[in-house]
Amino acid sequence: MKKVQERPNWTEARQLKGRKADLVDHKMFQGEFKAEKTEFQGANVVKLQAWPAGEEGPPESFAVSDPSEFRHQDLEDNGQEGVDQSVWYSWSAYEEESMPLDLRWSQADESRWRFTFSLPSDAKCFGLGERLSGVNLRGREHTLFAYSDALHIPSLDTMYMSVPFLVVKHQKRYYGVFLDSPAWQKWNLDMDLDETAKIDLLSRRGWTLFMFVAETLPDLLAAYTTLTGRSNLPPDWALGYHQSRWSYGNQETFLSVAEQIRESQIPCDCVVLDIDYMDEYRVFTHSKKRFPEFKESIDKLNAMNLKTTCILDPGVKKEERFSVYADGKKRDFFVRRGDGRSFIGKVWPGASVFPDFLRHDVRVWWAAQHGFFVDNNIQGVWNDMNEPCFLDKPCPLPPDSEQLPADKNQGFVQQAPEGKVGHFEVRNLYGFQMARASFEGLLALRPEERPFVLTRSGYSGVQRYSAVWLGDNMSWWEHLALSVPMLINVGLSGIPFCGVDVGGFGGDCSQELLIRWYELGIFYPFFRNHSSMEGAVQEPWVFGEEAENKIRHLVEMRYKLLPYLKRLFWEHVRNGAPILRPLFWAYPNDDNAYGIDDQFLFGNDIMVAPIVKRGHDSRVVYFPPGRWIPLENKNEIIAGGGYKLIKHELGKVPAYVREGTIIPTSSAIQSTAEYEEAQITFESFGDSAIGIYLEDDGTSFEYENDGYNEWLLRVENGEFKADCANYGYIAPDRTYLVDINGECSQVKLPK
Ligand code: MIG
Repeated sequence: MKKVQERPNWTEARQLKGRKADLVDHKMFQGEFKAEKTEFQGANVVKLQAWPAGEEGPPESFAVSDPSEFRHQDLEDNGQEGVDQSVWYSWSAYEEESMPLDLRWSQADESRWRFTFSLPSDAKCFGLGERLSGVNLRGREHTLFAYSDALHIPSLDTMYMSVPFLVVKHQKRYYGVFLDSPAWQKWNLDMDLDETAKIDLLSRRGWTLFMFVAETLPDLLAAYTTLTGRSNLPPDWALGYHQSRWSYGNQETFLSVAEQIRESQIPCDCVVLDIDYMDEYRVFTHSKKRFPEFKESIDKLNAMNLKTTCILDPGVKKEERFSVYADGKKRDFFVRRGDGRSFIGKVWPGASVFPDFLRHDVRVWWAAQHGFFVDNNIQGVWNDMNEPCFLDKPCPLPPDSEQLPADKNQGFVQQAPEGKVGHFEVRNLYGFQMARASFEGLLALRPEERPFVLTRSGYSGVQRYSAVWLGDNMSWWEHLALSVPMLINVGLSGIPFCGVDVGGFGGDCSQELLIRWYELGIFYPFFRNHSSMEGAVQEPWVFGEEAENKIRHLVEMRYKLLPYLKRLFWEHVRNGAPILRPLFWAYPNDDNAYGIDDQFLFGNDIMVAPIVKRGHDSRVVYFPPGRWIPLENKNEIIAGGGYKLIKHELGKVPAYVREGTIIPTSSAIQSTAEYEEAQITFESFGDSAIGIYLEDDGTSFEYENDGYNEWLLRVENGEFKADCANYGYIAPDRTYLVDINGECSQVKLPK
């Protein structure tokens, strides 16, 4: 570990030291600088690092995955080269060659760094994590500084998550700009219409900037996720449908929702407990008043094949008799203000203190508290308010900031590996490290099971630990529409497991909106209906039988597609691909594909074109070249390569399959617990088609040790063939069928 260094005195601008790295016009910089270059996963990658004089190097990165710590990605096994094997070689060429996109950097001020790169007018920008924006992020500023603002209106800038990875598509190339610093960043993506992007970074620590150049978007994502890690395969149940509300606040409600779910026969895997399950909002407790038989209730749900996910906030109620507080205080695990006094923020439990998740010992301690969940047979953990968000404090650093306050004036200080730093220097890591503690806790306590963690805040690499949802949307048509580009950009930021609240969180959801939301929501990688107590209820059955029937049909389609969805997560594990993809992922040379914000690919074989406007029952759909077959109507073939007006009645599945594809589907099940026994049908869309079918136990990590089965499927002139690519999982006897033009027959899969 590096020693705590006294901060150099920056205020006095010095002359350039003659280093070639200083070829840019920064007069301020007096630290150290390194440029290196390498190649992996088909991408050329340049790494620039700068750090203050006197330090030994740039700050330790938490985003860049350490292969020894990260067990869920065995790159060698996949025959892929990992970043740990690649060698960075020092890049003196930086002195002569210019950087990709002509990137330059300078130290603009004592605490401000400025990066610029060119954005030719035909370049497009994507990624950057959670942005309230259409797919192309150009033409506005994007501040990355984790913040909770529940009013998601177009002027909203700072959001819960901060992922400083931008994808730039220019001509035939895909560039990735990853500024690995968890401090405040503002990306101006050609707001000034001068074909230039400018990033301001407010930090007194150093930084690492990676610049990727790839020939294809999949290559770029493969490289970025090799660096920052990938999600493991989620447990099957987490891919099912989750039913939530703020709150199912007592045992009776909780149980009756579960019963209602099973009665309605709407497939479901999980019921969620929001903050009111706790004893006066004390973390790792439950209310004995409202949940007198807490564990028994959860077990009742388990017996109905319903898992429980519980919310967990970072704030610990400041109260001497509360053991988590007393213990954490004794160990000095809570953050302190610059003057050394305890930092106190107001959240649901009232005055609260906050663990310093940057510290390994604090994370281990917090992880151990997850015994509360495991002992109560609670399966999932949902991290909220972890920007962190306080009810009594405004945004700590406004978007027009030009200076970073002194370390002691950043709310509180945290313990970085190199020593104490102001909170703002590392703020974007707070939620990331909390989610990590939840993941590592569940993994340590239930090592045989894939954990499920959901988080609101996060940073690059959060995909290693958690799924994300995009916070407090509203029951607005605008937010239904926005979910598509927002989730596309989250996926292009390396985070595959994502969703928004189906039905909208705030406000009252109408019947029409709810049904339309399910039409789209069944394709969210993370699929949950959640709403605020301030709005009307929006469970699938609240609008009567007709609406319920429609929603049941839609959720059934989600479960039917489970084998295909599982395959998509396999793709992510293998190459970092998102689940929900923009059209240009698969059609990079089709210019039309870049202008589409209201359609997406669910894997490369299914295209979704939802209705996102009130009162509309038809829409124009762009069909990329090829031929397309409605998922629910194999008799219709739509010629691609153009726009078509499509009639779309309420309650229909808005999806089209690429001709020539085999989609593996499951027979009807009420939860993924029944999946092992389900019949699998290989549905051929077209007379000749290909597909992949994968099997694993859906719960353990055995798939990392070859414990999975994989078949390459083919239908040729009406004949079915399967080649076994891997056989390492002994599946229970199940029936396989092939469906060619509506004719079903049983098939055997070779081992
Ligand atoms: O201040 O736990 O985004 O999903 O229901 C609100 C209550 C705190 C915000 C989350 C929302 C959750 C709510 N939380």
